[in-house]
Amino acid sequence: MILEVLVYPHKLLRESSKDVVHFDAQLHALLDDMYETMVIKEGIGLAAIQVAVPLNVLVINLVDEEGVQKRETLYEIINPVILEKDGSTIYQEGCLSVPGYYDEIERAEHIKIAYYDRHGNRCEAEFTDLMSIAVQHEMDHLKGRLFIEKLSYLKRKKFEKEWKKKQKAR
Ligand code: Y12
Ligand code: CO
Repeated sequence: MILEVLVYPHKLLRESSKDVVHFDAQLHALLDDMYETMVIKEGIGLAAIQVAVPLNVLVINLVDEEGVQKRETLYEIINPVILEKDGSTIYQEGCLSVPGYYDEIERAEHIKIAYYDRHGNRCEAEFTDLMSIAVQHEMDHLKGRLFIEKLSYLKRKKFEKEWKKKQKAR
């Protein structure tokens, strides 16, 4: 099922999500719907709060070298915790909840996380490059934070002005 993706400044996007307790059929249905929604909207990452579900759940599916998004490379990450982070990298980020706006954001270059898979198995993984950026972007959503909050004061002001203008024109 395709879900509605909340768009900034929806107030739920500021909410902190809660840990998943039951790794049951309802969670599996949410993960499947999030995947379907992310792919149809041409995203590479989605957090549950973006579809109005305040749970610590995110999905990420990068495209390969040929630009193909293969389901075998899908990450389903539940209740993630950062164990280590280091380095620094800058990348032009975008978000399905802030459609049409992209800007350079600085994040850790390498991260190590602990998380659970859909069956409740504890996993650990290390990420660099785009996957590291995507995980950090999606984990921010779980804390109710959007990438635009990392912009400089002036860039944020410019964004807000342009966003309001765009909303009025719709
Ligand atoms: C690097 C940086 C950020 C992330 C987080 C995941 N972000 C996305 O998946 C954003 C996708 C996106 C897709 C859009 O739709 C199309 O391009 C058709 C879009 O819409 C417009 O720009 C109108 C905006 C964002 C992961 C890795
Ligand atoms: Co986002």
